[in-house]
Amino acid sequence: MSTLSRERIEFLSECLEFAETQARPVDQLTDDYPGIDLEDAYAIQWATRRRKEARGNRIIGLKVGLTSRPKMTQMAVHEPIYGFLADYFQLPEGGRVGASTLIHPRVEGEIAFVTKAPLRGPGCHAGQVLAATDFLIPSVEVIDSRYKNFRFDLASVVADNASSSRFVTGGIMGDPWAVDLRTVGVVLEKNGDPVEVGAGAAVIGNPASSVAMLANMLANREEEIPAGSLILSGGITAAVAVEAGDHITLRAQGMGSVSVCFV
Ligand code: OOG
Ligand code: MG
Repeated sequence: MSTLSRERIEFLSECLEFAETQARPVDQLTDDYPGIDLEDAYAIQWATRRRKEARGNRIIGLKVGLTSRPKMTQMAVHEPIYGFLADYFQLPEGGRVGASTLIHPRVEGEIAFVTKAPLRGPGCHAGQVLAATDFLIPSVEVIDSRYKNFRFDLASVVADNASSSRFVTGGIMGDPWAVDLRTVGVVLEKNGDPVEVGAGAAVIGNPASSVAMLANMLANREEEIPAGSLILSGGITAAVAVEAGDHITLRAQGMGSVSVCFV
């Protein structure tokens, strides 16, 4: 049951979006609103999405987060969540991010799915996801919680659009029927050193199941994953903190590499 009024949802969404655009951290939402539930939290996230769309930003995809044990353990939140990806989150392959435009960025290695057909739950499964996938592509997601010290609980992080900030895709596109999504290996390098390694199965057994779960979560709001969406299926490894001067490369088995640097 929702506990917040429409006005309060809009207000909290504006506060979090201001923290995002100004790169100024705020207190965790539930510190001031302890009663907030998941429904309120998604209502706040959707309010932010609607405001960005009304301003002319295009929503180019979605992300699933907290889908692997390394991520859940790192953040002490044990339930998968989703967020939206706006057009300006996307960086060109090899692109630069001004570290001072973000609060306390971290990077994650992920497999992204690009869809060619809509996916609608409930009952969506990994097979349907593969059939609706145009191609796979390696991605570095840059997350940046708007909360002080990168600390949050489930409702707070959902309201904050799942810490979405930037992402870059690149390397070699993968055929969804040819890549073994469970065994596909990734190496996340920071300044040439491998700092995290993992395999696709870390993401709820199979990253395609994560995309299916997303479709099923969206069904609660009678929403679907549209054709042509880019879906980040979730960090395979723990996230790695970055600062100005860091150069990040993700190598994905059979799919080349993708890089981004922080300046
Ligand atoms: C929440 C976002 C998690 C992922 O891939 O697990 C995420 C966070 O850890 O700040 O993007
Ligand atoms: Mg992520």
